[in-house]
Amino acid sequence: MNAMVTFTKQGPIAEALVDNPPVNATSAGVRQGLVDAVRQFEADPELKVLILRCAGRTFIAGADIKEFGKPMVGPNLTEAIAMLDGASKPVIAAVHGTVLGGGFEVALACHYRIADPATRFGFPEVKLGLLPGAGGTQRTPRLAGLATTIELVTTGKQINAKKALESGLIDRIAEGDLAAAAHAYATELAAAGTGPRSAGDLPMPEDDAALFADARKSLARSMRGQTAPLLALEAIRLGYDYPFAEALEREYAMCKEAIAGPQSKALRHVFAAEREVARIPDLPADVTAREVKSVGVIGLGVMGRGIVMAIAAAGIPVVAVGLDDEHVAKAMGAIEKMWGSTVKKGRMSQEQLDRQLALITRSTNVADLGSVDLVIEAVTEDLATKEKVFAELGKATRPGTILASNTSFLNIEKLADASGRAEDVCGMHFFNPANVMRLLENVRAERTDPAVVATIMDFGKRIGKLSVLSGVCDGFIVNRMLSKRSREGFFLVEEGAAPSVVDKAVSGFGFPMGPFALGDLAGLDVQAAARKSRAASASPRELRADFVEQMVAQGNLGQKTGSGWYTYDENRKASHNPATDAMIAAHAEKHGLSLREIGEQETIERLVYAMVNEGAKILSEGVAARPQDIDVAMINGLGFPAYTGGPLFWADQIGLDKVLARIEEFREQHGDAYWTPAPLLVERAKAGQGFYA
Ligand code: 3H9
Repeated sequence: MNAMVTFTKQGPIAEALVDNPPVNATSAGVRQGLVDAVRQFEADPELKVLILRCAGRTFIAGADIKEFGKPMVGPNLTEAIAMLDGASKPVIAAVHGTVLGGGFEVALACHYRIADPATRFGFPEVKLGLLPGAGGTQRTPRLAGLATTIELVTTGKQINAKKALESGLIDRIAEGDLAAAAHAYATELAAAGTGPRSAGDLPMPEDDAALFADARKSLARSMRGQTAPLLALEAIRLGYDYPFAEALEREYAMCKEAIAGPQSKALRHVFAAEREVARIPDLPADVTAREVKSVGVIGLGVMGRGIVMAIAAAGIPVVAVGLDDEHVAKAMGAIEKMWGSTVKKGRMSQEQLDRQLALITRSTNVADLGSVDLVIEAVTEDLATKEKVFAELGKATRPGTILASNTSFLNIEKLADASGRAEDVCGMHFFNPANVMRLLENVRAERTDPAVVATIMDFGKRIGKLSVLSGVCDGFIVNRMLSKRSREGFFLVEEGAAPSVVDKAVSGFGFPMGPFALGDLAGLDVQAAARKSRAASASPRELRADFVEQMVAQGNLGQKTGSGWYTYDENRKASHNPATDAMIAAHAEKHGLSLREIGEQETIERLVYAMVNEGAKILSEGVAARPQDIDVAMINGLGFPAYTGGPLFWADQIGLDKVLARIEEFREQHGDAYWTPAPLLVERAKAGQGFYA
């Protein structure tokens, strides 16, 4: 027996214990160990039942992603699974933690399943651009029916043990210790002389063309641009077209093909990058994070409220400081309303809501922040106002209390100066809605203590965020890159592209929405304010492209006023806005601009290469330590399609020489001010390298 799977016997019951930290992935050693365990079980006539269990925090969480793309060593997963399924005596999977992907498939191939009550089950393969390849699309429908299978296999959503039991995917939920409960189960089976039971012997559920058609339609919308969910759906159909064994072979072949495809490569890159960004390369090894037992949030506008909600939802006490009683009451009313509707939808219990509300202390006094360990400032986005708040916070809080600003572009160094405690100051830039959006852009200023950096990275994880570290610059990573896309969008409109055509091209590329629809959603007044704050450094052409200012002057602020680039009905459904055409035509006439037709390819290149070029600058300036930080931030902050791997990974796949050549052409057409290629891009392109080594 190998080190990853140990085989033990107790009377007629054998146990194969998988131990392959951190998540018991089915690495080569595990696959071989499973095969050997079944052989040993079969060879011993004294043994009646085999229990398969895992050590550590979870049952098998899937195939070993790190082995993908490398030559297969030893038996593949389908072979190991066939051994379990084909055993002539019963095999019980005793599962806990996260039973995912190939791990779920291993469990389904066992004849009986018992789970710890806190277990979660799912097929996350589609999130990696692939599909279950070891029986998941074939055994699940036979056990749980079509609707549950389609939901699990095509979306990657997880279910809990209760739902798994109700669906027929497991047989029992363990009471008390899982190992003991599994042993008792095995003893029962042995005593009753119960034989093995294979999901493959069950018939497929009745075919339901309407269910498949609905799923195809809804996936085209919800998983737009992604190939894997539709492939996973088609793989389920194999069960209707082929006998079980052949369907399994074809499912495996489809999975292997998907693994070799570009989307899976990109999504696996994202999986690794999301974990890499948590490690800050230049933090001293001995640095320890400060303890954060309670938090203060000052400023209870939309952002502040969302931050309060995110913190309380993570079970951490939070002092919510607003301007006056009226502001605080308004903010708390909004929070209660949002959580209340979550309760109404059945997604949260009333007890949970009460617990979360009880964690929030209302205040209008900065002095109430005297005992918290971290303060997140979310007051108006205005430097003078924020400086004043930081000066107050510097005095009102204990030395060592971390003072973080949620600013999206202001200079954190200035806030550090104002506080008088620069080493405790940093940025924590949340994205709207802060209680929902996964990205947290943590910002390290020149004098920020390394322990503060370690603390805010940890804290982000505690409140369920994906933290990326940025240095100080205007807009940090995401908004700095986004501002280049917005600028280019305005230029395209000046040159003759209709906003709706630009938006369509951008959505077609895979963004959730284009720059103009996004402007209307965020509020054109907000965009105008950001443009105003940057006016001093803006070029004449940027200032000339004053569409946003024109609309704001007319009182058209986007969705909130029912009119912006588009018009909106009461359900916020967008329609063409003739006033936009008139504005663009008048603008062209006023400035003597000639309009031309701009193709989709150029539109995408202009918008996305502008971001890639800025990303190269951010990387060479050290604002982002690695290309991963940029890709992860842009995917999770702006909705850059994950299946491209993020802007820099995507550019690498195109080839930086090709990207550079196009940027050079744009420079010829539009001038140095907008299209000077980043030196790093030039250097890497000339050396035949990518942003990634
Ligand atoms: C599959 O199964 C295909 C089959 O259908 C068919 C095959 C034929 N492999 O996330 P964490 C590492 S596809 C290798 O920070 P958590 C991860 O990189 C697979 N390594 O922990 C990290 O290492 P490091 C389907 C893996 O507690 C460390 O474990 N399964 C794998 O927050 C800790 O990870 C999935 O997609 C893996 N499969 O969350 C499950 N998984 O520190 C993917 C994790 O060196 N995994 N690692 O960077 C997860 O969703 C989460 O890791 C999990 C734990 C929920 C399990």
